[in-house]
Amino acid sequence: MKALLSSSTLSLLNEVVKPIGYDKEQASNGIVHIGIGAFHRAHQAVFTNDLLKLDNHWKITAVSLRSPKIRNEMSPQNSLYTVVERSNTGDEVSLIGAVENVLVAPENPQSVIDAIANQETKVVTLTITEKGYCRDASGEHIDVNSQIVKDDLLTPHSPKTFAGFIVAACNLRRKSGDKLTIISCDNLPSNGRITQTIVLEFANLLDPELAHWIKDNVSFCNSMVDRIVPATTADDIAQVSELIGVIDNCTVITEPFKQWVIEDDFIAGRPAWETVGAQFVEDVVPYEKMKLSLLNAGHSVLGILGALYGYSTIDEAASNADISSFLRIYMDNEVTPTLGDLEGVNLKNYKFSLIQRFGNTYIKDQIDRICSQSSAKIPIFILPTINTQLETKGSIDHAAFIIAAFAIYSVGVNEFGTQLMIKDAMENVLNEKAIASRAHPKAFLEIEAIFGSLKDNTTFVEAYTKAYQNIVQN
Ligand code: CS2
Repeated sequence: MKALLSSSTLSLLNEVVKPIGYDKEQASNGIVHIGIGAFHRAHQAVFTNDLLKLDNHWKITAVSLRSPKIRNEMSPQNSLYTVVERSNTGDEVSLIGAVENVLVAPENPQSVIDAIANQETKVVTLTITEKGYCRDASGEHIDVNSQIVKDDLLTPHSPKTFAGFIVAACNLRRKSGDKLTIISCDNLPSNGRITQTIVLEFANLLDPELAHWIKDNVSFCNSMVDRIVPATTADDIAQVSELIGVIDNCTVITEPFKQWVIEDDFIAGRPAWETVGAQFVEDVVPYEKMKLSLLNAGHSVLGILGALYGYSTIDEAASNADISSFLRIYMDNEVTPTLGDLEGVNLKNYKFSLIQRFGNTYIKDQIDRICSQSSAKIPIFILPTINTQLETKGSIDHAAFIIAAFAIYSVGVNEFGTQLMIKDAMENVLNEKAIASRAHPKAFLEIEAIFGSLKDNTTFVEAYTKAYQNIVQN
């Protein structure tokens, strides 16, 4: 039986593992990260791990807003874990020590407030998913009618939402006068602006003066993050443990590629992440738009069509000639015209690299992961393309086909009779409308929370209905 990875079993690690490269004990904390999942561990924590070798003031206090699972796995390992970059050139394994500890918010909300309020914290990063922002139907404002927001307004000292924690901590920071920067790392357009709006609106409902202080003393940065990180499976853990010589229950498998573009607006000083490959720019919005409408939308296309074809991983879907040529045409003819000029980016190369990344057969990214929460993803990844194309009278045939495929997918079973795993906050309404669409395809477009007023656009409805019928007839 192998030993568990921890600070006392480092000598048992095989040579294949790149060491952390700094003295973790000597390093101090400078960042609080809210939402510690696999993505954070393979992305921001890796950039920060590389930075800690040069500047040891930026260890991360991680927060789980809900489940204790990751803390329970990380804590016995002294928060050490490996990241495995997997490609045709083999596995590159690095030990990551950037995370100091994991706090579980529901167990001890005050510990989270204190960590954010701590003077040494200069930056808070967020990966709380598209749903975690507590937005209303407009997508731009706080949903004051949601129970969790109402609860936080009633008990601001033991919050549950990210905004509740930030505002409670800012209340303490206001006394000490310590400024703070918050970076959203979720797949939302203008994610920093949205975060700022939600936090200020929440603060304003509690204490307008505090909202005022936050406005002047907390900066919110847009950021575009990119790295494909599948969910770690039990097989991955067994395989990695074999490779590294000790058991690592927190290992994360990922692709070699990683990108982080951050708006340079840090009111309290910042980590020099540019020294380890991040880009600081004045305006992140064009990068976000490109990534959301090409990479993330590309993922949704491969996921939804792949599920209908009976595949279970993204690389399988990408290797299907019909699906991949469909995706290329969608990217070239329908997305590219909506992107305008992206200074410094070669779009042709970007699209080419996406096709390569999607096809990486060493990364078994689960179609179930990609299709989960599609009701929150489609409005961000696909609808902006449709709306712009409709405005400019560009082609929308492929986009309409994707929505039709999503309607058929949402029935929950593919043509081979295989059950599809629909993991979605709107699962019931998706399923109900998907079934109604068999008789009247347009029924699916009636889900206003996803499609807005698209059902009233005759050009779109025509293309969608045609695509729907094409799919069911073939
Ligand atoms: C995926 C993303 O969740 C999804 O649908 O498209 O998780 C994607 O893998 C990352 O954004 C890649 O940077």
